[in-house]
Amino acid sequence: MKHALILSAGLAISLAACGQNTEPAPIEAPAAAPAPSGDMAAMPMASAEAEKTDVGTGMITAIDAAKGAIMIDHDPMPGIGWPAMSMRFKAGPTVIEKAKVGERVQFDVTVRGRESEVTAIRPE
Ligand SMILES: [Cu+2]
Repeated sequence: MKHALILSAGLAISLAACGQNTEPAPIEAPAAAPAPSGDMAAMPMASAEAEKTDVGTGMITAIDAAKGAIMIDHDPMPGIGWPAMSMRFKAGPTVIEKAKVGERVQFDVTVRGRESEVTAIRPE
């Protein structure tokens, strides 16, 4: 955790991009500019955000099976512009079952907007 705290001071922007920032997305202007109904193309920041995938390495530091999440202290991932950091990932049952705290793994990650999901892990 010490590692994460030190990093968080200078990497707020990166963390936000990485899904660790808990702040809600910027609030859209309320009634100022009513969007035409049903026009999803007019909402570039909506859930249709581009999906990115990459393969990373790191150490599993915590597992939250109930919430379907794991924490990984991961190495830099230049493919998606992430520096090394400790962060929380969404993870399905298959990943959770194989995960062990303290184990270094190689993992596949899919990033959708602020959400990052580990879709597979294997021994590094
Ligand atoms: Cu990260």
